[in-house]
Amino acid sequence: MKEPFDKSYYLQKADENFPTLYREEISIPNEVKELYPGDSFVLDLGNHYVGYLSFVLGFTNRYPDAPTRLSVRFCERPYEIDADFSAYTVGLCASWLQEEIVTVDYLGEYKMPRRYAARYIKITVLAAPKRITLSDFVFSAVTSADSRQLESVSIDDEELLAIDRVSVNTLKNCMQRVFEDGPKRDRRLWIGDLRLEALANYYTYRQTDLVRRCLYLFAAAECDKDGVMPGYIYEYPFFYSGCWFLRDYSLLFAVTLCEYYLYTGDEQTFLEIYPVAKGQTNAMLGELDENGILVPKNPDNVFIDHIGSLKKTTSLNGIYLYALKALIETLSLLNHEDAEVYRSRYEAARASALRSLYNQEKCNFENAYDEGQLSVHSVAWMILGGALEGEEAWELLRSAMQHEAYLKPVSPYMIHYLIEAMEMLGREEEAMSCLREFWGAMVKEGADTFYEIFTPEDPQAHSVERLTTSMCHAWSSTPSYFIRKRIVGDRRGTSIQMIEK
Ligand code: RAM
Repeated sequence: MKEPFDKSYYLQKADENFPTLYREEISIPNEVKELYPGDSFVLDLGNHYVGYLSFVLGFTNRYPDAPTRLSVRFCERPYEIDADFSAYTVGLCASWLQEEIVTVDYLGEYKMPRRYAARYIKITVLAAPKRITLSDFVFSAVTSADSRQLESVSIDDEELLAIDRVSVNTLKNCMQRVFEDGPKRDRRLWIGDLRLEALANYYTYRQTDLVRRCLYLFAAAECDKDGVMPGYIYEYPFFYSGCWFLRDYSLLFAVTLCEYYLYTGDEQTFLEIYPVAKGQTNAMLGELDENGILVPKNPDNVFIDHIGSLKKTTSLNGIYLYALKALIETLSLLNHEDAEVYRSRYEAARASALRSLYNQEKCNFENAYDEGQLSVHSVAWMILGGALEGEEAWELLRSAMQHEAYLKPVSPYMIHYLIEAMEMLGREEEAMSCLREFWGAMVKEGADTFYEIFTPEDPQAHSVERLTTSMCHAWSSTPSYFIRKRIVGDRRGTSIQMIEK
C-alpha cells in the first residue's frame, strides 16, 4: 500500500462509494381546487420527507391570459405554516426559510427544481387571472437509505417503539449524497453529526459504504495552518473544504474512523485514512499548555454544545482523552506500533486533567480554565475520557444533572454523550430514562423526525425563536442506536455486513 495518499486519491475513493439515491412518489390526496387570488390551502404529506414537489396548473372555463404567481411554503412542523417569515432577523441567513414565489407561465405539470424538507406545504395564490386550478400534487421523496436494508427489531415497549420509529425516519431523511446534518439546514457533512449518524446506521440501515464515503471526503479536506481539519465540508457541485476548524470535531473524526474499523473490520480503509486521523491528534500537541492541558489559541474553535456562554476547556480535554482511547483500542487490535505512542500520551493527558482540571477539594471540575463554571458537559466528557470512574464518577454526574449551578445540555448531540457517559458507568436504566425523558417528549410533541435543539420543559422554545432551526437533525437520530444495541448486542467487532442488493 503506498502512503501518503493525496487529496485526489481520497476524492476518487469517495466517488467510488457514491450512494444510490432512491425515490418514492408520495401522492398527496387533494381535490382539484378552483382558486382565486388570495386563496390559500395546506397540504399534509402525512410524514416528514425530503424531496421535490410537482403539480398541475389548469383552468375551468376561461383560458388563463396571464401567468399564475404562487407562494409555496414548505414546513417541517406546524408552527411554520403561519409564521411571519418577514420578521425573521435572528442569526442564520433567512434564505434557509423554505418559501418560494413561483410564477407559472404554462398550463400543465410544473416541477419545482429545489429540494425541500417538509411535512406540510402551504400554497397561496398571489396573482392569477381570475380562476385557475391546481391538482395532482406529487412529492418525490429522496433518500440514500435503502429500506430493504433496514433491520426490523421487536421492541416490546410502545414508547421506545415510537422513539425508534422517529429516530430511523430522522436518519433516513438525513441520508442523502452524504450523511447530511439537516436536510432543511445546513444540508452538509459535519463531523460531529457524521459520528452519531454512523453509530445509528450500524444498527439500522448498515450502509457502511456511505460512512466510508464520508470518511474519505473529510480525508481530502484542507487543514488549517495548525493541521486541524475543518468541521464540515461541501461535496456538491464540487468539493470544497469548510472554514471552521473545530478541535473537538477533528478529534471525533479519529473516533469515527476507529469505530468504522471496529464495526466493519475494513482494515484497508482504516489504514488509508489513518494518517489523517493521526494528523489530528498530533495537531493537538501544539496546543497543549505548560500544564499539559489542551487550550486552543482561539476558543471559538470548539463546539461542545449550542450554548454561547459555555466554557469548554474541561470538555475538550475529555474529548482528547476519548479520542486517544479509541486510537489505543483500534491500533492495539491491529498490532500497530502507534498504539504505545497514544498510550503514553493518554496517561500524561489524564494525569494533567486530574491535576489541573479536577478540583480535589470540591471533588468536581471547578477550575480556573473554565473560570469556575460548572457544567454537565465537563463531567460527562471527563467520564467518557476515562478520567473519572466508578461510583465517584456517577455521584458527580448525578448531582451535576440535578444541581442548578450546573449548565445543562441543550442539543440532542450533547444529550447523546450524556447518555453514553451513563452507559459507560453501567447505569443502563438511568440512561434509558434520560432517553425517554428527552426524545419521548419530542414524540409527545408530535415529532415525525427529531429536532436540532429541544428543551423538554418548554417544547416550543427554540423552534419559535429560530425559524431556521432544523426539525430533522442528524445528531438527534441516536435513540435507535441506544435502543437497538440493548436488543441485538454491541456490534463492535462483529464486522457487520450489508445485505447484497
Ligand atoms: C450547527 C449544525 C450542525 C453542527 C454544527 C456545529 O450549525 O446544527 O449540525 O454540527 O452546528
